[in-house]
Amino acid sequence: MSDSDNCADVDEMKSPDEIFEEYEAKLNDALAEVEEPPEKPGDGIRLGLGDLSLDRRDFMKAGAAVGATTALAGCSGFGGSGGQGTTSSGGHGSVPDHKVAPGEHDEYYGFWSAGHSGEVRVVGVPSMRELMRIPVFNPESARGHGFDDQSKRLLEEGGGYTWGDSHHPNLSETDGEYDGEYLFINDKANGRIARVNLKYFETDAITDVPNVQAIHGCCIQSPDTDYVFGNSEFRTPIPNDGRDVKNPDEYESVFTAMDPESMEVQWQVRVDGNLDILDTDKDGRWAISSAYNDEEGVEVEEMTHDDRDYVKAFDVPKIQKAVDNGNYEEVNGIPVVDGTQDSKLNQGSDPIVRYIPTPKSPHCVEVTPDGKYAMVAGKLSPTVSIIDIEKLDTADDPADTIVGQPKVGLGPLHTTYDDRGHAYTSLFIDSQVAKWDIEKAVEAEKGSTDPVIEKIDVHYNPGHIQATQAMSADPQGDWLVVLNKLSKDRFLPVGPVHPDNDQLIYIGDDAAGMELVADEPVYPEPHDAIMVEADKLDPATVWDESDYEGEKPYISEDESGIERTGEKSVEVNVSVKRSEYGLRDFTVKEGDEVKLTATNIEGSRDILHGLAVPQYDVHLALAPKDTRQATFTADDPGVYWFYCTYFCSALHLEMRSRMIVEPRG
Ligand code: RUQ
Ligand code: CUA
Repeated sequence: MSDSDNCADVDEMKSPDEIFEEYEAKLNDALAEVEEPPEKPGDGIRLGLGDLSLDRRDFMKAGAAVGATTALAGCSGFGGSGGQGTTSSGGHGSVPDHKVAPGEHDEYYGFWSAGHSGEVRVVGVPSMRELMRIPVFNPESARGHGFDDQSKRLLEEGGGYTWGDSHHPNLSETDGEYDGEYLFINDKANGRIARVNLKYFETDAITDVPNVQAIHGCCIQSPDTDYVFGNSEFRTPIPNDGRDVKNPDEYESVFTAMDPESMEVQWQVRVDGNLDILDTDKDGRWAISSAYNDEEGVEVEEMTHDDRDYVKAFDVPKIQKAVDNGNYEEVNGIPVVDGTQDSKLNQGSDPIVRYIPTPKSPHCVEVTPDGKYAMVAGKLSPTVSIIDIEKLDTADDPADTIVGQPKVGLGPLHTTYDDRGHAYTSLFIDSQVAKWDIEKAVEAEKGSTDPVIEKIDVHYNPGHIQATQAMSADPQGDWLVVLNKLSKDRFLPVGPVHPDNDQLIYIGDDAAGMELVADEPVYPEPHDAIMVEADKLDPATVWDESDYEGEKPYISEDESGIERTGEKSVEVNVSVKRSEYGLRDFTVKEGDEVKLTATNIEGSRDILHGLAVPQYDVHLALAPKDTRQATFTADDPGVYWFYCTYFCSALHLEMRSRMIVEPRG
């Protein structure tokens, strides 16, 4: 494809630093033209770029500013076919009510990552009401995560860290559609991947992945969840045992494949450059990863020096074959295949990893629902590169796999899809969402703005963007959520730590355009979300005892009691029901190891109890028919009230019993 006259060529000759300097200079010029500060914060739209902030309404009033904005967004202005303004104005009647009436249910489950809060949040869409939180990498007292033996062990065996940084939630698929079984999510901070069981909305596995630092990209393999993949972002020596510490050239990052059932690492591939985000095709062949810093620098200036970085396309069956044939090195018990550019497995026409040159520091990879294309966008380039997935196999020159490169705006980060051939890309620097036509972008010249249909302002600086079921083969094309990193003036101030702002946009009416319908303040800091039709999930309303058989007992009222199991150990079994523990009190001796087992014997939905033994840092949160256990050493003689933490009945306050710790005489 020839780039004859367009601005992509011009940009490609500039360094990222130059581009940034130019953007800032233009913005400064525009700011100088605006005399009045915005009168009333909150009703305007702000541009954000570093410390600069400007009400877009005023900004657009200034003629020079309009010129500057246009220049910022592209050579030929914002408008693509039909798009003139930048903001959809409110008020067309075609938008369904996103509010869900009292007692009614949402149409979709949304699963939000929570960044350095470490959890997963369950959000109803379109109401945007937070329905539940699922603690994953974080100890969390309300659900007792980390305060009973089982979840403590999970966190301990999952690395023993007390926090995580969850970014990319993924739902398991069968035949390319969400099957409602599992959710997988990465921990960028500690290089882990966890699994949430969607029958119980509970974390049931955490794997601390060897040979990695910072697992960032994380996805399942479509269409049947044969693997869960993770990308390590930070390059280190492998193994990272003190060798080559001062020799960054020897650092590498790895691509990891895990088994979704056992949650064990199957193999890894080491590559050049930093790996970033990840998605797969829909046929179980390619896993495609964005990457930055192919310069392999360790300082920021070195990392952004070159015009190009390399997207990596992992040929999964070929890698599997290399592993089967013993073409690997074992590092910390894991088969590690050499996928660097110089590897003998990457020579010739049949490489295990394809290195595809793309403009400057691409961040996202999102595959279209039909599996035809992978969109890759570079923070430092205003374009989205369209990779034709079929060509990954056939193109002699990897550069030929890029079949389109529309210019969408400044700071493109992530792309999502509807069911009508449109892509929606978040523009971090422009604080906008660009809607564009995928096939038009393939036909258009590279760098063209023609495929852009419409842009809408968002508030402010969006990262991820997700439409309903867009990561599956069955997108819905009605609601779009934009996860804005900054909220600035959108909410009542709550001190210097601001919430993020997740915005809901209706995209179901192409003629009327995108319509912003809701702001939702969120606690730090969701990175990504995924939405699934509610009827695809079938959560339990009470525990099914057979699901924990073998792991822990079920304690009936009759089985409540205390048994001495050794000179310094006792087992205490307690049934739990409204207002009553199966034991009014129990007595142990100073220094005894107490193994406490409690079962909520109520079969009724939503009747939860807690069993808190505060002095021993124990909190068992007991859903109906669930059993939890805690083991602790009662080393201080005295009387200890244990009590129920969930308000369960008229006699909830009276729902307490005594643990008596007798001095050992
Ligand atoms: S990141 S804002 Cu998904 Cu962790 Cu892109
Ligand atoms: Cu049981 Cu409160």
